[in-house]
Amino acid sequence: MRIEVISLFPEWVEQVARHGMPRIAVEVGALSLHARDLRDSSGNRWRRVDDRPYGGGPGMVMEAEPLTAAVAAAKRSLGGAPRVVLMSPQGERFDQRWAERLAQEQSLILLCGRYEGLDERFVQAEVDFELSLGDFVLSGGELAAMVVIDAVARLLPGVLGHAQSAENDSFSNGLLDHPHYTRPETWRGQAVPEVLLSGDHARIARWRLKQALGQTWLKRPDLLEGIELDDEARTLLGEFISEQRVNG
Ligand code: 9D3
Repeated sequence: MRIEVISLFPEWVEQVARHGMPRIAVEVGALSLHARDLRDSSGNRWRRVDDRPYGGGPGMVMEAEPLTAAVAAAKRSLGGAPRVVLMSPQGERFDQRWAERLAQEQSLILLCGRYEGLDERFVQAEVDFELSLGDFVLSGGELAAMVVIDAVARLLPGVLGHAQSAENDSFSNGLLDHPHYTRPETWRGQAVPEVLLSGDHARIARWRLKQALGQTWLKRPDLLEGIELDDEARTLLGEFISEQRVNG
């Protein structure tokens, strides 16, 4: 996948590919990332890309013309018909389904807003989707774009060591993860759950599913609304809940 990011802080955005999965994605050739400086498309000698809001009020608004020129340059560089995604507090909430959907694209243009926002006429004319990370205030879209790049990069073919670990992900099955343990076998007097030492892989898989269901029920009951549980899962969750009452 090829991604072009349009930003006032392109050097910052490119850092996302210096570590972790996005770096591996670049190294295996699954991802190419280029961040372009919106000021290069300002069209004026002062590299100004914003102006005062019509109607008054505080702050500045990003002008339509530099944004349009930067998107056009990114499209020329990418070829094809890339989707244009605006990172914005007004966007749809970005989640794993969005990551999976974006990972199918050949190429993407991510736009990072700053100041009070972008001229709405540009948004209407050029933006395909607006995505938000959630209900909190960032100072701009750059970190949000980096989050999207990280979440998408690890889904690209050839990036994860085993394709299996992507399927085991929390959220890809709609559940939270089960708890994890490593050595030592006893820490502060607490032993690792016996089943994990049993070598009985079917029993371990059942225990993990039961814990995943139970943790989701405890911490994120909203996630359970969205999924169909089969007979085994319903039984395991029922067991978890009755054990909770006894232990709690
Ligand atoms: C102080 C300005 N705010 C007035 C109520 C509006 C506002 C404008 C621009 C708030 C934040 C921003 C910059 N944020 C983003 O560009 C952004 C964002 C976010 O703030 N939260 C969650 N997801 C995202 S994606 C892009």
